[in-house]
Amino acid sequence: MKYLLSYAPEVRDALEQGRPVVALESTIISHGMPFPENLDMAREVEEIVRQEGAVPATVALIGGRCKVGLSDEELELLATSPQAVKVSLRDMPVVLARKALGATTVAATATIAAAAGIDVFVTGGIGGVHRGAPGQPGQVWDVSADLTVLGRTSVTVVCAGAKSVLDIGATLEVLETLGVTVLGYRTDRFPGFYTRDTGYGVDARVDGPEEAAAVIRARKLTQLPGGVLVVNPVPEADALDAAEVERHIAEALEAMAAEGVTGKAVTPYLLAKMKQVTEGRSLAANLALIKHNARVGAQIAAALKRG
Ligand code: PSU
Ligand code: MN
Repeated sequence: MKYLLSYAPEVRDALEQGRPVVALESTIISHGMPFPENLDMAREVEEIVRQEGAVPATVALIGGRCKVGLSDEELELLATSPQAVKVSLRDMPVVLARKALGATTVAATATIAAAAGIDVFVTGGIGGVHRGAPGQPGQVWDVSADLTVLGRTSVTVVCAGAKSVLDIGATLEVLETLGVTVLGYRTDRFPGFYTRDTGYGVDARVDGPEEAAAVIRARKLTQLPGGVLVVNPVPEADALDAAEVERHIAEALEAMAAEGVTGKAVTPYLLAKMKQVTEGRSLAANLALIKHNARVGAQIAAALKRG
């Protein structure tokens, strides 16, 4: 992996000098939100990371390289190009070999961030176990590689939980099986992206960046493979009502089944459909939570460097 990395000069300097760096994913730009909100979001998130004293490193595959830190032109390209491929782990070799434009998921971004020596990675919500796992009606087996990567990569991922379109109970069970440390950030509840509480709890709660950093340092000392998942709920003012979200999800899942959407298209489809059925409120929540995560992630990255 190391041979494939291309650093933005600012990111390289920060890493060499031991200053805090925060990795950011690009699938959320290319496939998670419509234009122009996606481009505004990508720029604002980078700005928030800077305000907190860290250097942003948005990750993407460009010209056969894993780019760690993008120029404004590259952000714009990802936000506008219909050619951008959603890149999970299995897609990396193909997109690299073809020198195509690749927007990296949590799985791919976390893997590249760790190879680059970046400790903290901020996203909106992680992928997980989709509803309808074996034993349930529908019998699909759609488990995001995001979980696999969290189980083997030494990185801290800051997110607003897992999207409530997923099977949250099953997602938490897989995280436990993989040995991922899940920390509630100023909460005892596992958040569901659009909502602050999925009905499931977290094993441990931290109430600030220093406390999170202490756990992350301890995890590193154990030399266990795998990472820490910091779950930071969507701000109260932007959260959607849980019962309403549940109704909208049912509607979105039904439409998805009718249209026969499967595989890697599922998450982008559901995000777009949720925007439609909530009349844009899911997008507003998504924007609010990613910015909040960027602030918290940058603060944790800074606290780690102070330690
Ligand atoms: N969260 C968002 N927007 C997104 C995603 C998550 O707010 O676009 C993306 C992430 O890149 C995540 C991916 O890794 O969805 C999960 O896709 P899948 O379920 O196909 O693994
Ligand atoms: Mn999937």
